[in-house]
Order: sequence, then structure tokens, then C-alpha cells
Amino acid sequence: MLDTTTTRHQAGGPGVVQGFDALIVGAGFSGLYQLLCLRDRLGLSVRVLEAAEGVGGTWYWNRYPGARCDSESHSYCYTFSRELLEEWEWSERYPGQPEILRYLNHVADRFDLRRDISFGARVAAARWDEAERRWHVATEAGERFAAPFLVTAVGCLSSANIPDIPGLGEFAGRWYHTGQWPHEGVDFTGKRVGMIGTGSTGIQAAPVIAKAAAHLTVFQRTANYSIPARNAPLTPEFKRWLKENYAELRRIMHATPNGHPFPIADRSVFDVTPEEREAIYEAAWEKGGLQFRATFRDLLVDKAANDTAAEFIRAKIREVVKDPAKAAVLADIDHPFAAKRPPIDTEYFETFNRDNVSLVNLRATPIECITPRGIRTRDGAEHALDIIVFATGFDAMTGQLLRMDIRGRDGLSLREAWREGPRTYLGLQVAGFPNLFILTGPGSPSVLCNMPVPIEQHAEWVTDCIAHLRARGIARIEATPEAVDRWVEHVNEAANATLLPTVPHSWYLGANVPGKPRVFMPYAGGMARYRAICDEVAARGYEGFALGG
Ligand code: N01
Repeated sequence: MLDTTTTRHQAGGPGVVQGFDALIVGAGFSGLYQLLCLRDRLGLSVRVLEAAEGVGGTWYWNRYPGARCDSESHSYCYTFSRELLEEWEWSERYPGQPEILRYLNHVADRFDLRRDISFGARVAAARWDEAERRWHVATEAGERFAAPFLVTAVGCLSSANIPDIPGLGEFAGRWYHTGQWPHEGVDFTGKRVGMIGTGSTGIQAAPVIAKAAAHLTVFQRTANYSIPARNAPLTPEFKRWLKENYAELRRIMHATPNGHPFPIADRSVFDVTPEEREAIYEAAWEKGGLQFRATFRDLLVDKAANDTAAEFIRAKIREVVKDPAKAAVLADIDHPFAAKRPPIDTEYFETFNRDNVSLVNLRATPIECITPRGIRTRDGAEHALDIIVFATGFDAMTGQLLRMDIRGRDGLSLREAWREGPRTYLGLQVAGFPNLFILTGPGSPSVLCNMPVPIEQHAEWVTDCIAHLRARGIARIEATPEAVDRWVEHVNEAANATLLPTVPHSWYLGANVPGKPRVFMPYAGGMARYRAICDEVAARGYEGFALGG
């Protein structure tokens, strides 16, 4: 183990530079595990820099009403430790935000991770020093750190996207973004609430807000599919079954394209009769959750196949929502099912049957401005509100990375390198940025998966890579431009083989943020294939990377 006292040193400049073997940005799911791997398996001195005052990342910030994971709890966890799996018990089929945050705090305590994390340390800048072969990192508060390796573990959905709607500054009520929710909660009692956005977040939040508020107005720009989650407490029998079958579940999670604990059915939509298909969809609807998407293998690649699922869900919406005018607006969905991230819900469509819930169709009447009293739409209507909730998503995958001033070789900034969109090798490295590893970055399967699966794979791959370098006295690793070109091409091919890039307003494409380059960001080739590619790259001596120094 490197003695940190030998790596700490006084810098020539005004501040003290604290030296480590590796620096990690972020103490969410990925940062915590990366710390554990590098510190406890390789014996490195590591410091995690975390902007928040606690661990948890996404689950620290996203405390909005109804916040819950869409992955099933028994798969939304680390699998590296048998003991951890044995001792932790989830209470519900889908874990709620408070329970996930408790879990991550438990992990931090159990593995004694906190002592190597600086909280309240938001990274402002990182600069590669070629002569020193180290990254120099500065926080907003002016603390300075340096290390040969820098790992970003900043999450994919952590940079809030607050639309620039004129008049927000003059709004007399209160407004909140779901991804920056106040820790003390928001009291909706007696309040008129407007919620903008009907993605996974808005669909989770609306039913809970509607129950608490005097009135909820949902401002919908793009209608969305949603499948009932069918959340419920886990039974003792299921918990016992889980413990007995974890190895098999893990095998399935590693074998499927998106890391969930259920396989995708090996049949095509048109292999079965319309009656059989209807029965399959009906059973999946009753079972609930993301398994609906796994009913047929061609739902995401064949538009005609997808249409059958899309029409089934539209019919369900029309059946559930009693007011035909509202039902028509909610079911007027313009994209294939699951080509945007498919939400799952607890009584989302039922919420529109409540007397205190109204729906504004922004496609017909777009928002013109926010007034001191509420939201004015283009038809001249002013919707009077006390609270506005922005469930408007994130500057996904690149927002949080580009918010830091990251500069690689010859002062090249990541912002400049990605001016026309993010370009990585394996989602893990960028040409021109030696020894910088990005966890769940653009070009990784990340957001198309049950996240803990790619997170464990990335952190372990990076750990093995650093071990390889150190064992050989190699100081530097950098993706070659050719490898990046090939990977970007492969990411595009993988996306184009699916219906995913056909949705013009998807955050997968960066289309939700004005001015963001339109590039399909996640790797759609599947987690199992991705893992095999990464293993192959490592087995060939880190093919596609220049190693040296
Ligand atoms: O954000 P979104 P999200 N005026 O970008 C609308 C993950 N997640 O926070 O589609 C009016 O999906 C926008 O409209 P449109 C999950 O991966 C996971 O809901 O752009 N409307 C859309 O309706 C998810 O995909 C869990 O036309 C505006 C909504 O806001 C990702 O987070 C739980 C607007 C944004 O939807 C993001 O979901 C929740 C404007 N100016 C979320 N700007 C888990 O289970 C945006 N919208 C772990």
C-alpha cells in the first residue's frame, strides 16, 4: 500500500495540494464501490470528493414525492459481497428513495468508506499535468488534490434541467425541481400545484402530489406510456427464495442485455396469434413493471411488433381514464413503446380520475410564460398556482461532467473535445485525457440497464486496469483516437439497430436540452455483449489504449 504521507506534498502555489493514488468524484452507487475496489483490493490511497453532505448521489438529491426505483429491489443492489446480500433485506418490490439511501449509508458504514470521502466538496476543475503524470483537482471551495488517476462517478442523471421559461423569476409562489428536492420536504396541503413534465419522475410524483394538494395541474408536452408497477411488500417466502437463488439471479442479470433479473422472452410478436399476444400482454400488465418490455424479443427493433404493445397500452389508458377528453390527450403518444425510457407507475392514469386533477396539453397550448400568479399558456389561460414542480429531467450523461472544467493533455478541455457530442472509448475513456476514467459515461450501456450491473462492471474493470498498470510500472493510459472512432461508430450501429434513436425528443439523444448536440449517448448493444468486449480489450493488453511512461 502506498503510504499517503509519501504522496502528500506541499505545492509551490498558495494552497496545500493533497496527494493520493486516485481521486474519485462522487459518492453515489458507483463512487462508493470504486473507492472500495481501489482502496481495499489494490491498497491505494484514495479520496472521494462529493458535493453533497452525505453519500447516495442520485438518491441523496432525488427526494421528490413518490421517488422510487423502477428496478426491483433484489436486483438494485451490489452483488460483490455475499455477506452484504445476506444481511440486507428490502421491504418492498421496488425500493423507495429513503430505503435506498439507508442502504447506501449502510454500505458506507459497513465497509468503513466515509473516512476517505470529503463531503461538501464540489469539484470545479481538473487538469492533467503531463510532466507530473498526475491530475490536479480543485474544489469550488479552493481545496486542491492531486493523483495519477482520476475517476468520475458523477451519475448520468444528476444535472437538473430547468427550462428557461420567461417569468420564472417573478413567480410569487414557490418552485422546485424534482432532482433538487428540499430535505425537509414540501407541504402541499391546501396548495394549487402545477407540475411540468411527464417522464418517469412526473409519473411517479403526480399521484402522490394529487393526494396531498388542493389541486394538481399536470402540464404534459409529450404523452407517455406507463406500466403499473404493482409495488407491494416482499413476503418472507420471497425473501427466503431470494437468498437461496441469488447465484442464479445474478447469472441472469449478467446474461441479459439490460441487467434485470428476468430474461427477455425468446419469441417474436408475430410468432403467436393475436389472442395469445393479448393474453401475454394482459398477464404482463397484471404482473407489472419493466418485465412488460421483456415479453417479446423484437419490441425494440421492429416497429410493427412495437405497435402491438403500444396499442395495448393506449387501450389501457382509455379504459382507466374515465374522462374521454383527458384519455385522448394521455393516449396520444407519438413514439414507440420503450424507445424513450419506459416509466412504471402507481396509479398514474387513475390520478386523472380525481376531481382535483386537471391536465393541460402543451402540444395544443404551449406554455407562454410564468406570471406572478401561475403559468400562462398560449390560449391566454392563466393557471393559478402556489407551487410549480419541474419534473423536467436532466442534462443527462454529459451535464455533470461538463459542468467541471476538465482539461487533459495540452490544456484540451472536455467541453471542447465534446463540442459536437460526447466521444469515448467503451464509455470509459476519452482520447486526450490520460488516466481519466468515466463511470457510466456516454458510450456505456449505463442508463439502458439496471444501473448497479454496469456500475459494478465498470468499477471492477477500472480497478483491474489500474492494477495492470501498476504491476508493470506503467504510469499512463489513454484511449487512442482510432479506438474512440471505432467505438463511436459501434455505439451508433448498435443504436441504429433499434427503435431508440427514432424519438426526436429523447434525452438519450440530448434533445431535451436546448443547444445540446444530438448524439445517441448510451450503448444499446446490451450489457452482456459490452462486458465481453471490455474483457476482450483487457485480455489483449488493453487494446485501443496507448500505455506508456
Ligand atoms: O425526466 P425526462 P425524468 N416544457 O427527461 C418535460 C430516470 N428515472 O426526470 O418529452 C414542458 O424523462 C418532458 O417533455 P418532452 C429514468 O431513466 C429513474 O422524468 O421533452 N415540458 C418530459 O415529459 C428517466 O428516464 C427512476 O416533450 C418539458 C419531462 O419534462 C430519467 O430519470 C425514477 C419541458 C422530462 O422527462 C429522467 O426522468 C425517475 C418544457 N420546457 C427517473 N422540458 C428510477 O426508477 C422538459 N419537459 C431509478
